[in-house]
Amino acid sequence: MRTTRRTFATLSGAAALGLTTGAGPAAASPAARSKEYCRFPDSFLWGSATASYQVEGAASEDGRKPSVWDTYARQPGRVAMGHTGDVAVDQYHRYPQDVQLMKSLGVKTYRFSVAWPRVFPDGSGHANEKGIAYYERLVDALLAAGIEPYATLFHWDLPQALEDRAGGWRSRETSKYFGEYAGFVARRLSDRVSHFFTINEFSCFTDEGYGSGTKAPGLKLPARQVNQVRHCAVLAHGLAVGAIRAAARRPVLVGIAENPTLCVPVMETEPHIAAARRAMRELNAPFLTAVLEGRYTGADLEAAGKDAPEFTPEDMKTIGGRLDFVGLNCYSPTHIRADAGPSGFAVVPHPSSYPHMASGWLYFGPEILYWGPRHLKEIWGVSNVMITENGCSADDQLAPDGHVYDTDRVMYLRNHLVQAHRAVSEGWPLTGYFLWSLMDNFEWGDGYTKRFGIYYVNFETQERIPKLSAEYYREAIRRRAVV
Ligand code: GBH
Repeated sequence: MRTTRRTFATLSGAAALGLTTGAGPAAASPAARSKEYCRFPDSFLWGSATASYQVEGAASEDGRKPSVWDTYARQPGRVAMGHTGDVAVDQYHRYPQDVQLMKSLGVKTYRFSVAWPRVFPDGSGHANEKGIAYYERLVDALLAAGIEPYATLFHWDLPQALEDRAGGWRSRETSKYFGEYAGFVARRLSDRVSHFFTINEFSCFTDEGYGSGTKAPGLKLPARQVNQVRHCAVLAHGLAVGAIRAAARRPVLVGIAENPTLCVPVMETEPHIAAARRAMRELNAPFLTAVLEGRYTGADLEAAGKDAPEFTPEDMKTIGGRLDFVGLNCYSPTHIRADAGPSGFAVVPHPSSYPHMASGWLYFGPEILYWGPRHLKEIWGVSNVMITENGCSADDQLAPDGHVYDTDRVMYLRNHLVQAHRAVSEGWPLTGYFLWSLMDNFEWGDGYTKRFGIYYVNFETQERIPKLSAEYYREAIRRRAVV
């Protein structure tokens, strides 16, 4: 058959997109076809994310008391340059403008976190009306702008009072109080918020907070205690899942935002894929696997012996409570190859020349956005996966013309979106993407020295300036496609 311009356009799908057909060479040209490049379904959720201690500031306003991060950041040598979140990017006061920034980007959702020490300054007991009122205002502003609020209940800012009184995450008291706090927030916000995440990234406040000591509260405890901390954390998640559903004023969806080890096969052949699948389940045994299966698996725990945590069968039922969705925070790949040993897999360390972004740990491997959702479906049958964080640091500089040309971040985002699209187009259950982060903010131990935003923040004046990546994201959202 001789392919006319019109049939070619139809074959290429251009007609279905409403592009001009037969009106000129445009319809059949490569340029026109490129408009279809990785087009996402209309229902795909485009969002951005931040966390309370990283953006809010107003650390002692309206009744908020310190979190473990306020304490930790004040200890010499903990945070780069002695930075703290006292002011951060002042979103506590500037949220109306920040919501307008989101609106101009076209994001459909905003994932923020609630600061526990604003709502319960002492961790439990007396609720602080002014604290919860802030989140009501924020949520109302988002809804007025047509942006759906997604609330995370814990992004590491544990009330210092609980660390002092109960030993923080070493104690089941803290898990119990977390459930109560989660129920309280759900009761107050569920008329307007439909999606709740219990906990953000288990390893960062358990292993790093109580094991390596590189995050608050900065302790270096022996393995047995760290294992107990891990257990209290997943138990808190489970208690919160139940508490949120019980307290909600209408049906809400509950999930988690976890950063599992993201296992990528060294090549896409069956033995390596099967190895990566086994590794995904095994290497995430204490957290993701425990939450999705309601039991502890994994060679580590079996080998723990006297260092194993104390728990009851009832705990495990709570920990494994049904979730409506699973959020994955995706930054770096862990490469896996098939291996003849008993586990059937081996982790392949990054060669020293392996490329990373401006943070040394942030190795570049966009396939994580494909393998994350696929593993969740294949291993655990999860039917709704969201990428709850993805983004990178960059050495952003203001150019003489006042712009920030963060082409490295655009490169990072583009390649990850291609892989997200691959997951969606193959039918893996990926429904949304939250870019980390809306704007530069307090990057934990790196203070303000590492920038992850698509808006540049002048930390002196609090001015927000869209980077090239903000323009990029706006265009991608507008076209629902990789640009
Ligand atoms: C996320 O954590 C957080 O949820 C978010 O708050 C944060 O701003 C964002 O990522 C960017 O970092 O330096 O070798 O000790 C990402 C997972 C795990 C990445 C711990 C840094 C420390 C590695 N983080 N990791 S190292």
